[in-house]
Amino acid sequence: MESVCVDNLILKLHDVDAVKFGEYKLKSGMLAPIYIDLRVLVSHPALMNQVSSLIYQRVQEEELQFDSVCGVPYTALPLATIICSRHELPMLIRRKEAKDYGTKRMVEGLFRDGDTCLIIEDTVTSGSSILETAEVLYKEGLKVTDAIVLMDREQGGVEMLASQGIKLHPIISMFKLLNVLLAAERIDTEIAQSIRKFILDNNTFSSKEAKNGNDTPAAKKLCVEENQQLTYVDRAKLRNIHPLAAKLLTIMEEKQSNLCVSADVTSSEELLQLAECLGPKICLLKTHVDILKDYTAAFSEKLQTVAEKHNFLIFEDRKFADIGNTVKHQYEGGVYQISSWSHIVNAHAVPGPGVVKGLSAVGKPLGRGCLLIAQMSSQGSLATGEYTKAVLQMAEEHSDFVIGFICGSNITKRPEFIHMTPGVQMKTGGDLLGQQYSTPEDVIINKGSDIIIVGRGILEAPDRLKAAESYRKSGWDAYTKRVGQGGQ
Ligand code: S5P
Repeated sequence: MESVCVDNLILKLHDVDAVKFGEYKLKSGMLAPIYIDLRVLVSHPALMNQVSSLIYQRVQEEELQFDSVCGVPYTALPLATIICSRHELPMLIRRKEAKDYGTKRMVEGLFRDGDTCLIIEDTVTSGSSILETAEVLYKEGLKVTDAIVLMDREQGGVEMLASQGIKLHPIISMFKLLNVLLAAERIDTEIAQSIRKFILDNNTFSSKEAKNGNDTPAAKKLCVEENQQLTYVDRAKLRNIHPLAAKLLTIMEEKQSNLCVSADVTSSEELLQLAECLGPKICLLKTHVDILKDYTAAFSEKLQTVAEKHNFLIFEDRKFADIGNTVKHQYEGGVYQISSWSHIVNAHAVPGPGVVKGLSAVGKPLGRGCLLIAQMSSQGSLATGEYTKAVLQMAEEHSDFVIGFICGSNITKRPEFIHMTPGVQMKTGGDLLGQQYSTPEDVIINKGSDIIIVGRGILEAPDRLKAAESYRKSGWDAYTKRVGQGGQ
C-alpha cells in the first residue's frame, strides 16, 4: 500500500518537472545528470497534501517522539505547516537571518529548554542544510534526534547526519526513484546507469572527510580510515547508539578486549568451564546451543551468572532465516527459549525485513539486539556485493534492534553499528569445509572490523587460556594502532 503510494508520487514528481534529467550545474560547480527541484511543489496543492501525508505516515511508523516540528526553510516550511496544522502539532520556524529589530530571535514559536524538535526537509544531498538548522535549534537549548526527508540523493547525507547524532529517515531514495522511473519507461537503462554511477562516485560524506573533491575510491578509503579512528568509548557515547551496543563497546574498553570466543563445544559442562576460564579475557561469548548434547534451562541460567560475574555478553549464533512469524517462535519458545538468556542473536536477511520485525517483536522489549549477516567467511559465500548493500539498508531501517553485522570487513561508515568478523586465526588458511581465516591484525586494521570471533584457534590450542590471552592482545593492539593510540 505504502510502496504503491510512493511509486505513484515519484511519477507525479516527474510529471511536474520536480525531477529532471540532462546536464545541470550544481551549486558546487559540478555537472550532474539529474536535477531535483521540489520548490515547484507549492504550485501543486494535491501533491503538497500527498507529500505531507507520507511524511506524517513515516512519523507514525517510526513512532518518533518530539515536542515540536521545524521545516528547513524554505521548501520544507509549507510542508511542516500542513502537517502541524492537520495533526495539531506545535511548530517552530527557524529564521534564516535574525531580524535587526525587536527580539532578534532565530527561532519563532514556544518551546522549553531540552525540548526535542523533529526536522523536516524536502531533499538531502550532504545533509548540511539539516545540520545548519539543527545547530540553530541547539543554540536555543533544543534537542534534535531525528529528521525526515522526502528525497534522499544517497550521496552521504544519512552517514554525515548519523555522525552528528541525527537519524535521517528518507521517504524516497535516489535508487528507488530511478527504479520506478525505469519501470515506467520514463528513462532508459543507460540514463539510470549513468546516474547510479554519478551518485556512487560523488558521495559528499567520503569526499568531504577525505578533503578531496572527487576521487572517490581513495576518498572513501581515507574516510573509512578517519572514521575508524573513533574509539570504542567515543562510539558508546553517540547520541543515537542502541543501549546494548553502547554496553558492549563499554565492556570492550573496560576489559581491553575485542575478542569474542566461539564456544563451539558439545557438552554444557565444558561450555560453562570455558566461560568461567576465558570470561576475564572476552567481551562476548558466542554459543551454538543446538550442538549441546545436554542442554537444560539450568545451564542457561548458570551461563548468565558467569556472564555477569566476568562482565561479558552472550551471543547465540542461531542465524535465524525464516518468515517473521516462525522466527518469533524460534527465538522465544521451544526447548532453548533463546530470548530469555542471549543478549544478542543473528539473522540472515534472505527472508526480507519480516525476519527482523519478527525477532524485534520478541527481543526489543527485552532490550536485546540483533546482528545481520552481511558477509560470510566461507568460500563461495553468496553474501556479497548488492546483497551486502541490501543487508546494510535493512539494518539502517531497523536500527532500534539491529546493532551491527557479521561481516568480513567494515561495510558502513555509521559508527553506531558494530562489525564482528568470524574466520580468525593467527595464521591465514582454512579448513577442509570451506572456512577461511584472516589474522586479527588484518581484520581490525585493514578490514576495519571491530570484534574478532575466534573458535578453533582457541579451542584446539593446548592451553586455551593462554591462546585466548594472545588473541585478546593481538586484537587489542591492532585496535589501538588503528585509533592511533598504540605504539607509545
Ligand atoms: O560467516 C561466518 C559466520 C559465522 S557466525 N563464518 C563463521 O565461521 N561463523 C561462525 O564462527 C561459525 O558458525 C563458528 O561458530 C565460528 C568460527 O569458528 P572457527 O572454529 O572456524 O574459528
